[in-house]
Amino acid sequence: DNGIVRPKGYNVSWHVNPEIEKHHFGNSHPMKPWRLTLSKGLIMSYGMHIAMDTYLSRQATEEEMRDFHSEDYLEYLRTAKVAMPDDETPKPYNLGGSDCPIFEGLFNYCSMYSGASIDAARKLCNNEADIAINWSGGLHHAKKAEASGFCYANDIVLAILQLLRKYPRVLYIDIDVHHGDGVEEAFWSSDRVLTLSIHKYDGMNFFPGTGDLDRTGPDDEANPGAHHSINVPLSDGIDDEQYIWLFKTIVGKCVERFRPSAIVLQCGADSLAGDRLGRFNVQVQGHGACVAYCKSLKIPLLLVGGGGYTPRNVARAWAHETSIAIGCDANIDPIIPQHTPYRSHFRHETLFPTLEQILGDPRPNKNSPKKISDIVQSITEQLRFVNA
Ligand code: TV1
Ligand code: CA
Ligand code: ZN
Repeated sequence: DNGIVRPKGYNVSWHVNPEIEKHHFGNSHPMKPWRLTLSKGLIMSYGMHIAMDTYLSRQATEEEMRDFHSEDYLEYLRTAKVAMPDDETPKPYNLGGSDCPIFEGLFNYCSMYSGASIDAARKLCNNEADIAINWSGGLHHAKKAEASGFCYANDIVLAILQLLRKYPRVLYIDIDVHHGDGVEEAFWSSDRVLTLSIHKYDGMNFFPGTGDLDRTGPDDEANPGAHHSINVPLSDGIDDEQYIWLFKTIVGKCVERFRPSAIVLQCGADSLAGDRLGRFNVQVQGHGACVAYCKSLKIPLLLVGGGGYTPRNVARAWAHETSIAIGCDANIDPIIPQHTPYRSHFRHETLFPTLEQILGDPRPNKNSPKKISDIVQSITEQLRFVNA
């Protein structure tokens, strides 16, 4: 007995496709789809798949992707040829640079992670799942006709559009260390989607350079989207205590005012301590506490992945969060099972690595208590303009 049982009274659906994991952005590129293999290996070595409905996800059709993306952009994505090593001719749609290279199988990659998020959203709509999970999704920077920040197709927007067919209001929450600009922009003029992104903000010194506190929606009060974008700009080194308090306080107020009928939580793992690109000091416990809080609201919940550039820590976080979704987090052995595939990746510094202990240098916390309380005060005032 490994402590894993199917939860009574609710269903978790897990959407996977090993084809996605095989794509390569290039050797030095920080985005490694292979981190999904590591996550899946950890989830399965704990036996968590026994407690979920596991679905092999399919490719989204071009028609489904046209719900958000332009036809010409999709056509270019589908037919773009991998450039020769010395070819520096500029490509359209922000493709072919170092952040968004054109690699082998690019369109398959995009349509597969999009298909998984669409499938997951439909499981919630059909009441076949209470929590649906797609760790390969969460690619929040992609625009209608532009690739950006390692993201080509915006699976989150596609999933939210599915949810809006059934649910009147969707709350989008983004705990990736980067601003969720693509999702925010897509629903900028809508009062049916409240977007909330927590991120590092340092003007143009940190990608994508947007997401300050005063970015709350269209300035025109007559626009239904006014006040429906919420941004939490943070500095380096925020710790679990501050992060969890901020998350629960702000999400609690959002739920009270907006009364969402579904929640999408982007669980970008680059907000963890020790991330190759991130700057925060959040631990697996703190990151997971956000998932646990959303689950406690008892509203249909879609969990997607996102960033995360230290693969062993990405796998820890997403395996821990899968266990929270199932409700077996308190019952599992924190020591990573001996038979976990690629277990050697978890043992760089200790012989008995655990699920929650991540290895990263602590960063000094540059977020003063006053900064944190000023953010909450400003968002509380903003939410007075938001009604269900
Ligand atoms: C190739 C090889 C690409 C090494 C990119 C870090 C690389 C980065 C690389 C990198 C890198 C960024 C910018 C600058 C915009 C550019 C999945 C004006 C060591 C959701 C995307 C971050 C985050 C993009 C995606 C950012 C997500 N940072 N090494 N690139 N130009 N791009 O700053 O939110 O996590 O860094
Ligand atoms: Ca974010
Ligand atoms: Zn990120």
